[in-house]
Amino acid sequence: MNQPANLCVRRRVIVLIVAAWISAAVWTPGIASAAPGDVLKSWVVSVPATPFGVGYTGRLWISNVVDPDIDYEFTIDGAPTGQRAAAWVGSWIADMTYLPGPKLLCQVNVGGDKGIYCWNSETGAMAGSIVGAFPWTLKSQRGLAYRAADDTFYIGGWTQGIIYRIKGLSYPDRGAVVGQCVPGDPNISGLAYNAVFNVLWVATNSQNDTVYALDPDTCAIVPTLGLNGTGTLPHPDPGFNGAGLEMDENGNLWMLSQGSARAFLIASGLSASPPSVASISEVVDAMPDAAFRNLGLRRAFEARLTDILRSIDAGNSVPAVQMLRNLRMRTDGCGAAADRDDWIVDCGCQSAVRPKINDLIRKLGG
Ligand SMILES: [Ca+2]
Ligand SMILES: [Ca+2]
Repeated sequence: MNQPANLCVRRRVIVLIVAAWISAAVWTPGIASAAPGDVLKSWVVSVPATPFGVGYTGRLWISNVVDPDIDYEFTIDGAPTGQRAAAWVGSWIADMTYLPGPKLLCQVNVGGDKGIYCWNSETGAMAGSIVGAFPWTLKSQRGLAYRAADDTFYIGGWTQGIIYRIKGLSYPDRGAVVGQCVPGDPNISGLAYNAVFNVLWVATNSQNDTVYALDPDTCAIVPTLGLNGTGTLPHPDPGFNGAGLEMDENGNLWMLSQGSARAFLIASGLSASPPSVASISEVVDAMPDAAFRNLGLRRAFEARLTDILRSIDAGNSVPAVQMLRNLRMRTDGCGAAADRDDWIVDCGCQSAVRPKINDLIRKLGG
């Protein structure tokens, strides 16, 4: 074996060791390999009889339709760690969402003034509310999600079948409607927002209790996401059990079954961190020229990576995924030898870069 190939393999080993260390620190192996819709965690909710609202602060907050004014706190493995009572409850309290800046949990009031109430997740102290005469307070809502970049909420429920985007606590006209749309499935029970990809996850309550990936501006299903690119995730325990929804720090979804009083963490297939071309470029930069069929094709490979980076930065993930798939064909021949159409011809280098490309495709929802 020639010197450059050895060099590449040695670098590859270092890269793989570092990658394995990062993986071990951030992900469990089960989560890393999960398909959209896979159940990553599941436990019986030890207190609420009919769990509904979901909030996530690193701990899980769950409301109970039967104890209409109490939210319960749990570790992510289901150990109870606290509770708080809502003095403002109308009939019962529904879905929640977390405001990371001020560390508030906000929650939908079902019945009464049908407003949104926010409280300090650490002290329980009330921190503000959005109440008044709005299109979305004409009927009780169910689901709530937060868009931190511009302090707006998404709110909607099966009573109206409309998802509203409304102004948050920092606005003098808090509660004013910024936009709205009507999803094809109107049975909205919970909402969670992925800001990195501008995707609104919508839990529903019906025979199927399907979870949808929606464009938050149009309510159109995002067909590249979900199980097998359907834009949907199956509920693990369907049958009018759909309730609240929240996203964890990895982009996966906490959801509930009302009927069996279980909490589920579901693989969404969509990361909550920005996808990185840098991880591919680092591997490619470390490769010797001899790893490529010729120097021109090395430059071509690097130019494609620049195009992909530009596309991602512009928010165009669909063409970025297509370009990544095309680039993968230039480094997928080994086995024992490169394909005729491969630009990277060293087999060690091929297998160093291919997982990075696959990872980025997956992060982009492809
Ligand atoms: Ca929510
Ligand atoms: Ca090939």
